[in-house]
Order: sequence, then structure tokens, then C-alpha cells
Amino acid sequence: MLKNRGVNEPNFDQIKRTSDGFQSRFGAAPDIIVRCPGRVNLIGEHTDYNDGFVLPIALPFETVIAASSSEDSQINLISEGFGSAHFSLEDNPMHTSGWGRYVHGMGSLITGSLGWNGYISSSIPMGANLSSSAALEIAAGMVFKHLGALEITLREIALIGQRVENEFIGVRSGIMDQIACALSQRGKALLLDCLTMQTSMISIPEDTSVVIMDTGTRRELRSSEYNKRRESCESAALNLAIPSLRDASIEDITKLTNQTLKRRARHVVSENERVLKVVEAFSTGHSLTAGRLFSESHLSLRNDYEVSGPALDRIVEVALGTPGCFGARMTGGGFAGSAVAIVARDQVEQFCNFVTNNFECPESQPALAPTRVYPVEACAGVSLL
Ligand code: GAF
Repeated sequence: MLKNRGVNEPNFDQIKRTSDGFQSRFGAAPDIIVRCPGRVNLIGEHTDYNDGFVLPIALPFETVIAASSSEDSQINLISEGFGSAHFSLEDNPMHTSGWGRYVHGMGSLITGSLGWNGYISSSIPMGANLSSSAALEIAAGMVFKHLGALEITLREIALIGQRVENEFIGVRSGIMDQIACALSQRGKALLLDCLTMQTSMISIPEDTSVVIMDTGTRRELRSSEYNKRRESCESAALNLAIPSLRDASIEDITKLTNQTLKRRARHVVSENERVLKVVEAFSTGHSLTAGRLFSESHLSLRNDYEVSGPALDRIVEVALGTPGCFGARMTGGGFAGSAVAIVARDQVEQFCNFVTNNFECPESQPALAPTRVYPVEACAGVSLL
């Protein structure tokens, strides 16, 4: 029996709860309801801000917003589990604290935004590296678009979401999370070339399941380590006199004299190659090859990029020792949160049970939330219901 049964069930209950929540708090039915999924990145980690390749899927966990226009530029938000936020679009988003700043930031950067009342719920685990903040940004962007009847595309909303992270949250993140939340399609992984912004939809072999392994450890992405990695990559590119590490080859990297920069750059260059090889392996049905690349990615993130952590290393080790596992790696920004595995579909239930029963967080990094191991199917990006 899967311990986490139910995580992939349709979100009808959540949508109804959110609509009812709006009605009871604001006294009328909402004008619109928007849903936006979180994401898990299959491979291509810390490559997006280096103009590289990424391969995420959207998750069956969603942020849902029920909303109606307000009379003025005032935004009134009530969240199912995280209190409320009230602000005027005329104010500076930096004056809004907590999760409200993501919504305020979107409204302040989307030209023509109008005020609204909203009730928000989310089933995306927070701080698990599954993009709960990008989902809130993109969902809020859709509310601004539809209530204001604005001519803004999903790609533009995604780019504004990235600006919110960069300018108002202080994380110099790339574009992967917002594009995954905005443009994913059901049943497919999304290959994004972060240089050209071209997207392609990639099928995952039928016999292969994607499994999320949330260690229950949590870490703030805002932490300066993320920004430091980005700075190292920019320095490496500058030393090599190229616009970004996308243009570097493994031979180029040997010219770097600073050993830390060399390791950081080696991760980025090799990770880009791995993304394209995984796409090739998926398209020819070679999940074992794809799995090997997942595991290489983890080692590269652990040893060269130094963004893994004791709990992530441990859960990957347990996964790799479990029958049916093709490969496993940490996912997202790193340090804590979730890892991802690809597993033979006919062994996925045993896999999830085995990892759940055999993983324990190391004493050096205790869990702040329950460990959860569960298969996920690729879902569709943001939509207006
Ligand atoms: C976080 C960031 F938001 C992404 O842009 C990406 O860099 C990722 O970490 C690492 O691949 O999710």
C-alpha cells in the first residue's frame, strides 16, 4: 500500500473549498477561479540562469485562487492556512511582508493591474523545492490578466514572476520555475532552452514513473548560497570571455585557474549535456540510460556545485539501492527539500514503500515536515477554470 495515497487525486475538493472560502469571506461567489501547479525538475539543475537547458514537469499539487474585482487598487487576500494580506497597488511591494509580496510584486509589474479580493489555497508543500512561490506568482498573474482584461501572454507573466523573485524577494533565480508553472502540458516534460526560450514537449517512456521523494527538510531559497552560485558562474563566463556558460565546452573549463569556479562551471557544462542526453534516452525508450544520467547529475551537484545536503544525499542513496530505480537526484535549488527518481512503473509501489521505510533524516539535518515518497504524473500548467 502506498503510504501517501491520495496525493494525485483530482483537485475538485480543493477548488470547491477555495470557491466556498471566497463566498463565506467576501459574501458573493467569485468572478474567476485560477489554478496553477507546482513543478519538479527532472534534470537541468542550476542551468537556467546560465542560458542552459532544463526539463521540468508540472505537478498535481496546485495553488488555487478564487477572485473578484474590487472597486479600487486595493488587494485583499485571505489564505486558507497562512493568514491574510492587504495592500494597495499604489504602494511599494517591499512594504508588504510574507507571501503577500509575491502577489503585490506581480501587480506592481503588470501594467494595467486592477485591485481584487481573493481567497487562496495551496496543496504544494512549501520549502520543498517544488515551486510553491512560482505557482503563487503565476496564479496571481493570471488573476490580474483576467480581471483586468489585459493582453499579456503566459510567457510575459512568467518573465514578470522571475522579476518578482529577483527584484522583490532577493533571489537571483532563473526562469525555469515560472515557465514550468505557466506552460507545461499534461503527460509531457517541458524542455526549455533558456537562451532562446524555445520549449518542446517531451514524452516520458510509458514504463517509467517519476517519483518525488520529499525528505521533509526545509531551507529558504533566499539564502545567499543560491546567489553566490550564480555569481560564480558569471565570474567563470567573464574569465572565459563568453556571454554565459552555455557557450563553454568541457575543454574551455580547463582554462579556468580558480578551482572553485572550475568545479562550478564543470557542473553547468556537463549538466547541459546530460539534459539533452536524457531527452534522447526518453525518446528512444532507454530509461536506464536516463536514470544513469540522473545519478551523475546528483554527484555533480553534490561534488562540483555543492548544493546538495545530508538528507538529500541519504535519500538518493536509499533510492539507488531499491529495486526498480533507474536513477535519482536532488531537485530544484538544493540543500534540503526534495529529490526525484525515475522508477520502473511496475515496481513503483514497492519502491515508494521501501524508500519510506528505509530513509531517515541524518541527525545533522532533522526533518521539519513528514517524509513523503510518491509517484506523480505530469500535469498541465496554469489555467482559468
Ligand atoms: C530554483 C530557481 F528558482 C530556479 O530558477 C533554478 O535555478 C533552480 O533553483 C535550480 O535549477 O528553483
